[in-house]
Amino acid sequence: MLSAQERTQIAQVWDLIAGHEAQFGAELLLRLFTVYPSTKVYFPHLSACQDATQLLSHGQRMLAAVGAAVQHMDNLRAALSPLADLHALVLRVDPANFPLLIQCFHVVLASHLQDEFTVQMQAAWDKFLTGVAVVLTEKYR
Ligand code: HNI
Repeated sequence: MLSAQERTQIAQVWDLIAGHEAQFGAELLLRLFTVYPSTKVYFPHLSACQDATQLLSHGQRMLAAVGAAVQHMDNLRAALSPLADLHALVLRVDPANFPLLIQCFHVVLASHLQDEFTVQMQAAWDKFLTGVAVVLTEKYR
């Protein structure tokens, strides 16, 4: 459960990302592939050639979903249900990959926002992204 203060901090950070979803998402994916090469198995089409257009396109889609989750912080399960089906039942992404993505998310945020990214903001985003990951992986069987 997110506190009122955590919600505010999540929304504040999202306001800084909004409008830059594709760039943020592409950087996030590149960082993920570089730091955790095992994650590339899920994206052979993206990681082999590191085609910037495709990275930007997938980055845009992924970050748009994060933005939608920010708008539905109180109802993540319903808002992300189709994506949960996709990741768990179709893509069968191993849930162990989600903490790796979250780790990279923090690093990309911190590297861009620098001092604007406070300890409290990071803690709030960690809680929020963990909630997103729980929903995206809970249908896995
Ligand atoms: Ni994820 C497709 C959102 C974590 C592997 N992913 C998507 C799409 C969205 C999305 C949106 C596009 C759906 C569509 O086109 O209908 N993914 C998210 C979010 C998170 C996440 C919000 C976590 C915060 N995905 C992960 C992780 C992995 C992952 C951790 C694996 C390491 N996702 C994929 C793959 C696809 C995908 C693979 C399909 C890619 C493609 O090109 O179709």
